[in-house]
Amino acid sequence: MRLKHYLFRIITLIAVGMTCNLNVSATDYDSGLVGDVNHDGRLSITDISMLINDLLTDAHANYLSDINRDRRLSIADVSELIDMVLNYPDCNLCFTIDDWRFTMVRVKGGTFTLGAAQGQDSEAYYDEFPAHQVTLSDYYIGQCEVDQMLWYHVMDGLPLDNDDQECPVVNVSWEDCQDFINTLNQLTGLNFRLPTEAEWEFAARGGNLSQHYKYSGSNDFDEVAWCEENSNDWLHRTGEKKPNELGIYDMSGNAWEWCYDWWGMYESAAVVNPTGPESGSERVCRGGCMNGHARFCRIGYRMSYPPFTRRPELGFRLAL
Ligand SMILES: [Ca+2]
Ligand SMILES: [Ca+2]
Ligand SMILES: [Ca+2]
Repeated sequence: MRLKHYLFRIITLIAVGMTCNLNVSATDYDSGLVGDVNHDGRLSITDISMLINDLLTDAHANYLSDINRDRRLSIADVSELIDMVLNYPDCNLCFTIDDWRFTMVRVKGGTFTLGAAQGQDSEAYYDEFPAHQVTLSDYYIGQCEVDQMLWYHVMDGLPLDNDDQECPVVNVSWEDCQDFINTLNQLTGLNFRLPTEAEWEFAARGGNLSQHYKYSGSNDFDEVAWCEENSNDWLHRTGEKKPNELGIYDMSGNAWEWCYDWWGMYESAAVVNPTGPESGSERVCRGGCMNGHARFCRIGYRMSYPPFTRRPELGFRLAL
């Protein structure tokens, strides 16, 4: 019934063709979840109601309300927000930081075999054994690697040797990533973090939609991954290659990606939401990179570095 009520309001709005221009200066930009008009960290019917009210009264509106990013508040924003709310929590979440957007992809939890299992077993290295069963709860993971623009807007500057703003940020240590994440969490009030190694691999495999590819989204590295064989050793802008089964880009290739876990050998017991060994000397990295061989882009391949390491091909992606 409530939905009917909102639809009636929308039809009314269409009838009057109501649109407000958003005169938002650079300093008025908000940071947070797009569509979260009431700033409570989630999308709900209340946000739709407030958005309609803003539109009807020409009241305060901000960039979180401008769902389709055309700098106007209109019926199109209301319609898109209703779509998002009706699909919530199965939809992706779109965030804005100073008008720069990034998307977190919903990964429905499930049980899978991690390591030297289907699609990975024929070329697996010693540290991908034993394959073992992992069960994960629902989570979100970055649709793309964190790019330089996002780093710039959160941290008010870039690390050295980052010069193409839509390329993944690199030369960031695991510890630098924690600083970035802490700042991002202060801006948004949410709990972003690095993905665990198991979350990274489940997402790279395509989650519950997995086609058991060798690389993330294909058996042909050239379709999905920037690596030594096709990149001229350059980083590329995020999201240029084909996405995987979940719509996630560059999990194979482009920049290596820090994961949360300390590196350690796998154990054979089934585990639930594993977070890796309790201590160690190196943190896990996954996915291969633009100046490494395609074989390092295989989903199961594991790499690690001490957490203070900065390298020109090593970046990260967010989890939530
Ligand atoms: Ca809300
Ligand atoms: Ca709009
Ligand atoms: Ca990558």
